[in-house]
Amino acid sequence: MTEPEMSYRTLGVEDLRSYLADQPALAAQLGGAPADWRIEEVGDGNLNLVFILHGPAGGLAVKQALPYVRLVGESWPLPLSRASFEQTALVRQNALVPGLVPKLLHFDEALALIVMELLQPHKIMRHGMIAGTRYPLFVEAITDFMAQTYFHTSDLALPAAEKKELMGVFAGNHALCKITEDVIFTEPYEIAENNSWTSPQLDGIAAALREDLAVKLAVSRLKVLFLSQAQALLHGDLHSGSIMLTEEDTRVIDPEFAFVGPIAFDVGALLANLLLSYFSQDGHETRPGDRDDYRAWILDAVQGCWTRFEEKFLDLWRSPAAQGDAYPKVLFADAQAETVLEVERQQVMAALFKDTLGFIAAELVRRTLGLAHNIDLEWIEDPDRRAACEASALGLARDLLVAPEAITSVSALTEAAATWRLWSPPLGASFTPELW
Ligand code: ADP
Ligand code: SR1
Ligand code: MG
Repeated sequence: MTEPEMSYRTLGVEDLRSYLADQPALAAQLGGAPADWRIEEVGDGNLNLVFILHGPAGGLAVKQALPYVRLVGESWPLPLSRASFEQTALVRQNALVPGLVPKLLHFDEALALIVMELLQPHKIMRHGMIAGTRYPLFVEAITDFMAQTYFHTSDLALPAAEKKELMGVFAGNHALCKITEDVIFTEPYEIAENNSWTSPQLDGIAAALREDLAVKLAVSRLKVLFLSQAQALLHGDLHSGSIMLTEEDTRVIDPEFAFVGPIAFDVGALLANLLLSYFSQDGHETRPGDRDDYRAWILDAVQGCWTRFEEKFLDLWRSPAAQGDAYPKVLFADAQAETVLEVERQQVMAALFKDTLGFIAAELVRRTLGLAHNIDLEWIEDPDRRAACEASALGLARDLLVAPEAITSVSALTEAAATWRLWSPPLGASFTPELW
């Protein structure tokens, strides 16, 4: 047993109170006496404990890793080291995009415990979107987060030695990567214990995807990218449950899946979760059409997320910040070379977009047929209504996996989503893929 495992214990509310009472700076932030602090465990994520603390002077958020997957239980052990990767990622992100992530206040490696800024009155974005809330500053904030963190941790910005050190720092987070490798790229396409779907409505579609070799080949190619393409430091789990925001302020939380991987994986996860919210809105309408405007807002956000990310990433690449070992300056010094390099930049972004389409699809499938579904859909009580939303998401996913070349722009993506939303099987027929 290693040293951190020996002194680890899962904290309850009272243990946490005494622990923080012994940390003068944190205790001062809460103010008053420890007995005055209000402490509540609010963790609604899949893996960890999260405590919210309020004292007379202020608040704190405390996250502790459990030695197993909370969602499943002790039968699925998981290393505590993920807390260390989360805090290392938070340090890096705080340096690159201060104000877009929570401030880190304290880390205890032995307890796998992170103390951070309490985000309030921020809400988890998924909850806000289920309620139909618009976030006017979200697109600018999230595209700053993505462009800045990916660019500055890529070979475009870093010398090779620094980039390789970064890869080394996060290489140990392989247990979390393995979760993704299994639950996103493998299990939804086989019979697996972790899978579930709205049954019997989606039985036919789930079975058809398990038999579809074109789909399985496409998703396996995406898995190879995930396994091998060390482009930049990713968040690793960038969905609408990892974003806390108000109408004015956006923060990205929970980077415990961070590793150096393909940028398109993060971008795809984000866009897929916006699209899942889009498809789910039919299940949250109280009258047909009363979410039409909100649906339009979501599709605008999807467009904005890609377009602004691409613009910002390209601007950084064209800027003096591009000091990395990729595309050496010495080889592209004159005006003609700059023209060639600009064509290359556009091609790199086009390739990134194509990979993003694939990763969108993989996330759509996993959140409807695999492990860890989204409350956006799970909270639709009527299974027929829920299945209709999910079947549309799966129809789009299949198109993106087998014919991504048909979607050449983000407008084409949102148009395809709008078309799939309106798809429904003929009256009385079940959701079979032959009807797609
Ligand atoms: P997990 O890693 O288990 O998914 P998260 O990091 O997503 O856990 O946190 C779980 C929940 O805790 C979030 O959905 C949010 O409600 C709350 N939370 C997490 N961090 C903060 C914070 N800094 N301030 C306020 N609430 C937080
Ligand atoms: C076993 S963990 C399931 C999911 O929870 C996390 O939020 C990630 O999305 C992971 O895939
Ligand atoms: Mg998490």
